[in-house]
This record gives sequence, structure tokens and C-alpha cells, in this order.
Amino acid sequence: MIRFLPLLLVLSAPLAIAGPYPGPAGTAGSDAIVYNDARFVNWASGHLDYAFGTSVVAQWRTPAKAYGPATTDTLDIVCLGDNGKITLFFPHPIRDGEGADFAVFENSFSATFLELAFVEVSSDGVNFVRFPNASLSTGTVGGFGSVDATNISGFAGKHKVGFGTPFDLASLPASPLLDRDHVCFVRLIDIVGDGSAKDSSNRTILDPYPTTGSAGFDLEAIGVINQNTGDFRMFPSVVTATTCELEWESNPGRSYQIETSTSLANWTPVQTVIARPDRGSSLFTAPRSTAPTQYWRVTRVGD
Ligand SMILES: [Ca+2]
Ligand SMILES: [Ca+2]
Ligand SMILES: [Ca+2]
Repeated sequence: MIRFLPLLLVLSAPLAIAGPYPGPAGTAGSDAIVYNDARFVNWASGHLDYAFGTSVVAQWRTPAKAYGPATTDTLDIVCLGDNGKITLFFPHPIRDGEGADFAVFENSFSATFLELAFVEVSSDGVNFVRFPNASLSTGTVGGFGSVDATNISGFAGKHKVGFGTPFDLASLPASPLLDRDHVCFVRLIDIVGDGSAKDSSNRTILDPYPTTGSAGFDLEAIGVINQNTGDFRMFPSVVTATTCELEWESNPGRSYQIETSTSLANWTPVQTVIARPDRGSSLFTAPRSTAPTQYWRVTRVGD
């Protein structure tokens, strides 16, 4: 009789919890993308804003730890805290190409301790569109409870450290406010797992809650799969008190128009620059405005 017991456990456990969505990394049909997958062509390079929520100690409030390639280091993260958010940008806009267009990396140590975030994208930094999402989790998750990846879809944080959760711009609802071929910003908003957050169908979203110190979603990296290296690039820049250095990949001898904006709604021409014939990048020192936030874009002009 004892011999049958393990068999019963094996048969019953998956049937009780499995949902309809792709499962954890390493399982059949999983949508997880490993951090060193050759499809990644770029990574987040800066952030527009960061508003950490509650229960985040100072140690985890460094947005730059979400820049650059995914590391698999669970400490190389910026923590959002409960209901916190961050908006990142990239060397080139993301575009809607074949399949997944980018992937978000969290730092979960397991396939089931899944701290989730809403994912929104924007072309202009003002109007954001949220990815459709679904949470079929039931019962109680608690501070150290678990979430079954097959019960969730459309959230960042579905996979453990080292594995990105893919997002396909083609799955977004049509919006005149979003240009899917010029997605310049990705925003992550922590989901508080106390039952107050709702998915796209108004179902309750559950994830680990309450937690302390590094509460909520921990952003490790965002990898770009399909990018737009065409004639539109945006470079919110590191600035000094009076100037701002812009650097971009350029075609030798081609002309580029530099524009600035304080709101992303209206753009003011600054100067047209002809790229040097002997190198593949250009550098321009632009005047710093007195506005608290200043954006830049560089557009290739002419044929
Ligand atoms: Ca796509
Ligand atoms: Ca956390
Ligand atoms: Ca990182």
C-alpha cells in the first residue's frame, strides 16, 4: 500500500494547479526566454521616472541596476515596492516585428515566488497602453506563498531570474496614441497582491503579499528583440547644469536634425548636424534648458 502513495501525489498535484498559459522556464511550451538568447539586440539604457512604493529600503532604489543586459544576479535590480513604478527607455525605439518584441526580467529565486507588474508602452512618453493580462489564481498567496505561472498571462514577473517574460506589441489593442513601430518607453507598475488589483477582465490578481524591504516587483533588465534603427531616435540624456551631450549611431555624411522638447508634445528644432564621413557615430553638445525635464530626438533627414 505504501508503494502507491508517491504515484498518487505525482498524478494529483499538476492537475490541481495547472492553468491554460505557458508554464515556467524548462517546462514544455514555456514562453520564458533565457537571458543570453541571441535574439536580444539591445537593452534598456535609462529611465524617465521612478516612483518607488512602500516597503523598499534605500539599498534597492537604484534605477541604473535595470540598465544593460540581464545578469542573472538577483541583487542587480531596482525594486518598485508596493504600487511603485518605473519607466525605461532604450538606445532605439522598439518595433513590432516577428513574435515577441521585448522581454522583462525579474529576480525571482524560484518558479513560483512570482512578484508581478503591469506592463505599459508608449511612443511619446505621455500616452501609455497596457498589455492585456489575465490572472486565474485563486485562494491565498500570502507573503511567502506561490503563484502558478500557468495561471497568469500578460504580466512581467512570470519567470524566475535569468529568464525574460516576452511581450509582443501585436497583442496590444489598437490605439491612435501608440505607434507600434516607435515604442520608446516601457513602464512597469507593481501589482499589490492583497486582492485590490484587477486583471483585464476585472478578476482579482494575487501575488506575494505582504513583503518587506524589497516589496513588490524587482526589475533586473529589459531586453529588446525587435528595434527600430530607422530614422527616428530619442535620447533623453544625462545633462550638466548648462549642456547636454547627445551621441547616436549615424551614417557617415548623412544629415540629422536635432530637436528638443520639455513635454514630448511639441518639438523645437535645435540644429542640423552632418555626420562625420570617417565614423559611425555622432556627438553633439546641446544647450540645457531651465525646464526640470528636457527631451531630445534626432531624426535623419534627406535621402
Ligand atoms: Ca511583435
Ligand atoms: Ca520583491
Ligand atoms: Ca540588472
